[in-house]
Amino acid sequence: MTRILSGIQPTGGVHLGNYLGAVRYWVEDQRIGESFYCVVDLHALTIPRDPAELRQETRAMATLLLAAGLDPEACTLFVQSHVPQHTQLSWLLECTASMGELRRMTQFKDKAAKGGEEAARVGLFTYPTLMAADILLYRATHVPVGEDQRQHLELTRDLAERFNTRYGPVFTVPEATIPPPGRGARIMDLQEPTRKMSKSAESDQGMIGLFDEPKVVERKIKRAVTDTDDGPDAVRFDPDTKPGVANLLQILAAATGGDPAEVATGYRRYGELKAATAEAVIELLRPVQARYRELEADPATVDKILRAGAERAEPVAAATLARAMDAIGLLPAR
Ligand code: AQP
Repeated sequence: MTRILSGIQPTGGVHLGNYLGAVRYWVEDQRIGESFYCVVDLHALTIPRDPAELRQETRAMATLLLAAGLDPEACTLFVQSHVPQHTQLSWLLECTASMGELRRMTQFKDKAAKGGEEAARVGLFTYPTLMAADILLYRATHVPVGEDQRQHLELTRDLAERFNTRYGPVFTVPEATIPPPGRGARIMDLQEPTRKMSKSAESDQGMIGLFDEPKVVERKIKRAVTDTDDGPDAVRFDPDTKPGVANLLQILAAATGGDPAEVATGYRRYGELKAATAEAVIELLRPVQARYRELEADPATVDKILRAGAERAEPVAAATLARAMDAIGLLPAR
């Protein structure tokens, strides 16, 4: 049976890349088999966070996922820290992974480089084992993520296989479901289209926030970096030589459900392409923003959904953890 698991960090900076690369696929696929989606608040602790803000943003992220279309009747939506087995399994996986393989994780290298490795939190280093625990606890068969998470998924598969070989068949080895290139797998920064759109970018001018007002979306897309070749057939989908234009085409195609190379044939000048992209993004975000405003007014309902989600998730997680603890040789408590 197909079982899906994916997670997203609670941050007010959720952007179009998160939405087009991950969340909209969660919504589309939530009725395939069994699906679990979690707000990964423990992962958010790998960098400095204000406690009150983290609490508020965790609920806000859950609200946003509901606004985007997750249906608590169809899927299990919960907060990572509400299910204690995540950190427990993470330890067993830390004792399965090696320093060398964690050190090779490019996300750690990039993020640690910003403040210096000495000052980086240990949790930033062990983040991939916690992510592996998130996935393996639910014996997920499929993990829908953006391209940037491919390496972490490969590590998860390696850890699952290693554990199974050493101690017996406990874990399901999951597959990453990454959108095909050009279909939202890697939405790029509008100002620096060779870097992925990211909430930790220095300037927010290259990032479209899910709560950006129409005017802001319009302005950011209008100012998106393209290139100087604005001739008659300049609108082409060519990520290598025209990364800025390809990114706009990818966004427009993802927002309207088309193919970027085909979408390109409908436009001649960059101005037309930018206007159409802005309009498509505004229309894409409009219903999500409206629904968010409704749900935001009723936090008790969101909390109730999250409680019910954790109650559904915990027995699944507990069963896998118990098997893993037994297999590795821990003496049962009773
Ligand atoms: N630019 C992107 N294009 C497509 N998908 C993306 N994702 C992130 N950026 C892009 C996918 O969004 C999901 C949730 O991501 P996360 O909350 O775990 O954050 P992240 O992967 O660390 O990326 P962010 O949001 O840009 O944060 P920072 O600044 O910390 O790197 C994941 O499935 C991810 O692949």
